[in-house]
Amino acid sequence: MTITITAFERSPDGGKGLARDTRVRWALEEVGQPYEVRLVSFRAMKEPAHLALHPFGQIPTYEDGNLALFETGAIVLHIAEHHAGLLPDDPNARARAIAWMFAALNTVDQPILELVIAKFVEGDKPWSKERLPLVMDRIRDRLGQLSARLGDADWLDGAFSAGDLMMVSVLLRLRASGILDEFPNLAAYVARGEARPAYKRAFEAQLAAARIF
Ligand code: GTB
Repeated sequence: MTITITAFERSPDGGKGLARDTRVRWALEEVGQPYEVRLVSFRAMKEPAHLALHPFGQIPTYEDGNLALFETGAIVLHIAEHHAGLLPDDPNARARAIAWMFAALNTVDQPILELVIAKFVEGDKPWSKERLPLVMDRIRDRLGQLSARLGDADWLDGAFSAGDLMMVSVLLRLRASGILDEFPNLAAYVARGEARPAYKRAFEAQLAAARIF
């Protein structure tokens, strides 16, 4: 059975790899699973056929046989649990890698999404200029903590895992802001993630899809 994921027909980032299908592609590439992609328009995302797969009308989704999943955390965890390469065998190390996935999505992504909202959704509001530095400081605090924990290690907890895949994916969204450069070990960590052959294949695949339109 072929795995099928969905992605934007026209990604608003024009192929910078920031849409969340990239992390699913990356996970599939890391574990060596072939997959197909169904590109969906913004209109189709809100229609019944797609809503049956994704209650919030978003991408990405994941289909494999009679399993349909949404939420990138759940999708990447499913991939990691069913194929070798993204989670350690040792039960405690495995639990810690999963904790890093949750940390990326629940703790680090949260202030980053606030920045996206402050800049792109509320950018024209009169109070936006005052709010932005506060949001940046919240991100800075979180990155400082993450940076302290990473130290001079290559990855967050031993070998590369699904926790790193998710953390790098979340941090990548900050590149344009320049704030990552304030934390050289985090900038290097992200660069290490991007240098992985599996990431490169995932990035190229999403870029090729963006170039169709
Ligand atoms: N929590 C969900 C998950 O992790 O799967 C969030 C999924 C999600 O946010 N999907 C977005 C979506 O479908 C695309 S990835 N949005 C359409 C909608 O809600 O109607 C988020 C995203 C979008 C655009 C950029 N960009 O242009 O840079 C980056 C990331």
